[in-house]
Amino acid sequence: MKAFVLSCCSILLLAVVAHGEERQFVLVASAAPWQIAPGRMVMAYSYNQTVPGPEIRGNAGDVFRIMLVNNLPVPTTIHWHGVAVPNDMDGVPGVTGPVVNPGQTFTYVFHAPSPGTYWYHPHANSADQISMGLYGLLIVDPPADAPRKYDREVSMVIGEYGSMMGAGVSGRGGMGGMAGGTASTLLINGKTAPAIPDLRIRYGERVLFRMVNTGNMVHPMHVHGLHWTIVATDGFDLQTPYKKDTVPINAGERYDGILEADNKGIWMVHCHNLDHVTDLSTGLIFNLVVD
Ligand SMILES: [Cu+2]
Repeated sequence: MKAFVLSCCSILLLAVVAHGEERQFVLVASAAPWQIAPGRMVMAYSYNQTVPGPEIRGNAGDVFRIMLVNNLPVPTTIHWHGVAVPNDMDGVPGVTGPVVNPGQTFTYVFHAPSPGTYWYHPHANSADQISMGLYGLLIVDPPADAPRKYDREVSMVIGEYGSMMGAGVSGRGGMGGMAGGTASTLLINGKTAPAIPDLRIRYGERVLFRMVNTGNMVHPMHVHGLHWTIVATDGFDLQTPYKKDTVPINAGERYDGILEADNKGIWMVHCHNLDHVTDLSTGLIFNLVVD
């Protein structure tokens, strides 16, 4: 590569563009109280005290330099789900690198992949740690001059709080009013209905939904009165986008769906595993307001 760079200025320019910018992030993993609904505090594991964790975002070719600070009482790692990272950045303890013990840090360095929706989560005791709240989106933007198929975007990150807490963490809800044990609560962007806020969309707007299922069950997400056009799955653009009004999102999967707001009204969005929307007022359900 260096020989090419030295031999031709245009190649040098390409090389600079291809390598993009360096983007630095710090993710502090810690136990933190988290309000999943008014009056419902739980003890979560979080990145930077939010569930989901902060969005990691950049452009294809950028270098992500992400420091994990482990303030948890247990070892952890971060796996970059869907990203073809160098092997020693893959976050699988005992296979691709060491575990990050309490009080330790580790810096992950890798190139941002193709534009699309990715996510990150621990790969150390991941069943417990993900269900406690350790997950977040990693988004790679298309080039600024690429044709835009949507006006704005929203994230819909599904979580199953407590679904897989084992004996190792189930007693950690010891604070007053905190949930403990193995009760599972289904979350969108860290909240359960009725605490999931309405999504307001202007008539005619095209909204890209980035849908990610961080849990272990299938969540067939259904929208009333409108349709998604699925344009990508698992970070891969589809050659032939297709229409769906129910998107079955399997464990670990993600879908990018563009919703065109061509029908005014208040429309429900909900999981069609109907025991995930108890009484149509709790769980995975929220209102989409087109006005
Ligand atoms: Cu569901």
